[in-house]
Amino acid sequence: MSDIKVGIIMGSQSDLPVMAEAAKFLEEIEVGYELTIVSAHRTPDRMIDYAGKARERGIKVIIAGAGGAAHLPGMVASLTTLPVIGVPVKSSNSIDGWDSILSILQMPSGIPVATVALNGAKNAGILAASIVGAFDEALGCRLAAFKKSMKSKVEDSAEEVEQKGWREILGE
Ligand code: RP5
Repeated sequence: MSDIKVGIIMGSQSDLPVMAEAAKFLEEIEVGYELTIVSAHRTPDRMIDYAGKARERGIKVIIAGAGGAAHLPGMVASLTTLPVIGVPVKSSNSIDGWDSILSILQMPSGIPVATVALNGAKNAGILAASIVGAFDEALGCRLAAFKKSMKSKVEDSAEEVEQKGWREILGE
């Protein structure tokens, strides 16, 4: 079986700067992924093919990002039994991002999409790794180390701000 566990798809290449954050995290945490463009509106047959074959190809989670009238995550979720994480993208055709958020978040009962924040592709990567990590102890340990490093960063900044005071830190 392939080492690729997460499929990252997006509606357009213009989504790539946002969606690359998911790929970066998966590389950091050493989870195999693939990344490609699949448009619900412009390539519906490709979307059906991708979603229909993802499970048999060994993919465990799909991250789908789209902007504007963002049908990709919901349509992919309707075509697979794999968990789908939706990333609302604030794209050039978006009014203010809410169109994408609501299109992805407000799925009708029966077809869930785990929706992250606007442009929240890094969190989508973390969530995908956590789903895969639920069945993989070594990955679970790497995720624990990642959480510990975030905790240390906050503790370091707390110490710095307490010692120096906010004026020195802000240069005021
Ligand atoms: C959506 O339309 C894509 O996901 C993208 O966010 C948005 C704009 O696409 P382009 O016109 O930049 O290709 O389907």
